[in-house]
Amino acid sequence: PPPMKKHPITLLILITTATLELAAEQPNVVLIYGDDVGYGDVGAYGSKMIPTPNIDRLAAEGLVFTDGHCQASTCTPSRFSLLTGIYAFRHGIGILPPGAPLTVPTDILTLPKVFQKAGYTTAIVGKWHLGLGTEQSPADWNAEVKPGPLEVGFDKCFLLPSTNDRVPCVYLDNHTVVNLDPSDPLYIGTPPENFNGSTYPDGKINRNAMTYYESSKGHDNSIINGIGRIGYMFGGKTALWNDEEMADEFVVRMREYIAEKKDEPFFLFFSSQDIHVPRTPHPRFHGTTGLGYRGDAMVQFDWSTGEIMKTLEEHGLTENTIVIFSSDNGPTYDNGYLDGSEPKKAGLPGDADDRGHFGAGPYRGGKSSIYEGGTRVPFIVRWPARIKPGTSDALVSQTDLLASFAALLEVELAEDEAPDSRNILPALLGEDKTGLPFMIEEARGKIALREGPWKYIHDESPKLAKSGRKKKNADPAELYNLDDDVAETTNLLEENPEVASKMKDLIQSLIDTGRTR
Ligand code: NG6
Ligand code: CA
Repeated sequence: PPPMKKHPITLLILITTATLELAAEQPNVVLIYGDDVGYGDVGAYGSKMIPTPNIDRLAAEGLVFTDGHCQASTCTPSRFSLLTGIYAFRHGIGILPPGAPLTVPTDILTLPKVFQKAGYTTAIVGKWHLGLGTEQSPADWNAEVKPGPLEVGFDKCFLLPSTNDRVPCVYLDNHTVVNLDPSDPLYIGTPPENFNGSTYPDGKINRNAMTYYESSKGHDNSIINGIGRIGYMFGGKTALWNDEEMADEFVVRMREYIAEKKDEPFFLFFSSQDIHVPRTPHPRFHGTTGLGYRGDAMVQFDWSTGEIMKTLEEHGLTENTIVIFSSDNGPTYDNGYLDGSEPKKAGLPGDADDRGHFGAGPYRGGKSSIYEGGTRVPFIVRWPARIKPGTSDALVSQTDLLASFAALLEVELAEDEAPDSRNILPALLGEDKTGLPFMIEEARGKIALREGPWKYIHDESPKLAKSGRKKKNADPAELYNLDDDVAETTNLLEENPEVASKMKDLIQSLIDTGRTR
């Protein structure tokens, strides 16, 4: 966008007031993002079996949203929308395989770029899973790995490049693999000819090498640290991460970053691997719940959250830092690893599993699902300087953080920037109790619309809806009234064809116009 023309005197006044009000106008922002953490996995949201005192304290001191959402019920699409303010389906974004290229275009506005424009320094510590390198020039793990976070708005990154169940099992510090020995170069997929570096057992041939715990369902390629992964890895032995120390590693990096940047406004995206599989909580957390490694990993994530709050406190930053706590999609239990987390019988929507835990709270479905359990996640905003503690039923989405922070920081959005991100700042501050008038939810080829009490699940994938083609054997459309039926048990489509048809039209127009804002 062209720079705003300002009268020199106005500019002078702006600069003077900006300096005076710096502390109030440029709060630090820390986004604490869980992986596969469900609505019901946090004490403040009703979890009885997983102690989460640090997150609960955040909740007691902040605003707890009961209807807060990630964009989609899987990781990559949710993160894509969070960072770009664009619905993932518009770019055909799904869960990325190991070695996938960067999905976020380098030439568009992103959430971290909004902060940069407002004079912030920005960083991501933790899981990325938005791809690295390009189609033409895939990531070369033995050279500078780019483009990635640094090319889309982060000044600094310390990354788990993909997911903890995917290769490569190494950290990236800015553009460089940490602790890589050049004499044992790192490759994923297939090694070059005459490769003679380190090799790892192949789970398809050597299941006995799964010494940490057994896995199936695709988690049986390279076995690293006794754990089967998705994808094959060769070389890079000295660079391998330690799964049980991953949370500690990210906390160390978080501490370093905050200590270094405490005197300038910063945006820190703390993107935890917890509680995604393979769940490998540090042994000091073993048995802290009766729910296996899944529950124990959640206790570990609560510990990380507490360390972040402690670090802010140590530097006197708690008052004027906005801390947001949320997750990238709803809960899943087993997901391919025999880690003792799967209940013997999963409950009906809104039921506890046989151990008494409600991973999705009262909601139906979870990870990958189009029902509320897929995207309705913990969503807490704490900002003592501006936000009164309490609970809000306002409908809010992570996709709207971009436009909301742009509004807070007075960064102007051009017409074509972040087209699906809406300014919901009043709701985030607790001043507006309603939030979004309508909201799109996404799940693996499915799309739904929330509007007032209604939820409509479209019978066509957004891709097909766009092309005008019809899918054979598509699931029938569904309509629920969430005011009366939070668990989405009774399809009211036949009784309310006019509601359904209006909502279907709104979805189609959102697809056709390419924008929400
Ligand atoms: C799936 C994996 C699952 C998880 C998911 C991505 C199998 C059978 N399952 O394909 O384990 O990695 O992808 O999770 O391979 S997410 O939170 O990053 O979306
Ligand atoms: Ca996830």
